[in-house]
Amino acid sequence: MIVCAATNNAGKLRELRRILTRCGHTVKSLRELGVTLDPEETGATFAENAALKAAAFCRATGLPTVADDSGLCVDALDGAPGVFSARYAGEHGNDDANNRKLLAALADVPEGARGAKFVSAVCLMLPGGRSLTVTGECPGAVGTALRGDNGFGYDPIFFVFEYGCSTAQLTMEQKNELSHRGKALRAMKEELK
Ligand code: ITT
Repeated sequence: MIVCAATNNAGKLRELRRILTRCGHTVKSLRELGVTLDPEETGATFAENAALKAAAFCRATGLPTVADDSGLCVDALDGAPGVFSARYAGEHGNDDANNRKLLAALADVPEGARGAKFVSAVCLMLPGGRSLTVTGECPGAVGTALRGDNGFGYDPIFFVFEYGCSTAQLTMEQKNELSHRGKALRAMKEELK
């Protein structure tokens, strides 16, 4: 099926495109569709925000639409930044500022207490109004410095136990295998069967 990948985040788009294409779908980005929209993310949960975004872009494009709402939940911060991950340091989408703020917030937190998880909610919205939302989680820990150049967002400071390195040090294939987004999209594939 032809699906709109409803994200303004270039890193997310690369991952969504790779996974959905592998599943046999034709992915259209917002740029390819000529759609410029920035719906307000007013939901209290990842799932609510994913549904909000999917509905807005589905209406705008008339295509089956996939939206992801995701973020990093840090144990020592009671789950913050959570749904506020993109604007943790103030300016929406300033990855470098977000990473530095998080490292500073955890400066006094010892290695064993730096647990965190990435969470992704993915919503598929169909033009008739039917929708399906699934979630995926990726457990790990926040490091003490930036490592690696791949990925985006919090990847340089998020360490996964499977590889003993940051998700910015993984290839996209490796990251998609274990990531919150990869898990959510695999759950969606199962649900759609
Ligand atoms: P769209 O809403 O347009 O999709 P966005 O970047 O605003 O783009 P979110 O509101 O879902 O998306 O914010 C997600 C935040 O969590 C953002 O700061 C990302 O950098 C971060 N994030 C999500 N998934 C990530 C991943 O796989 N690796 C690193 N950081 C991630």
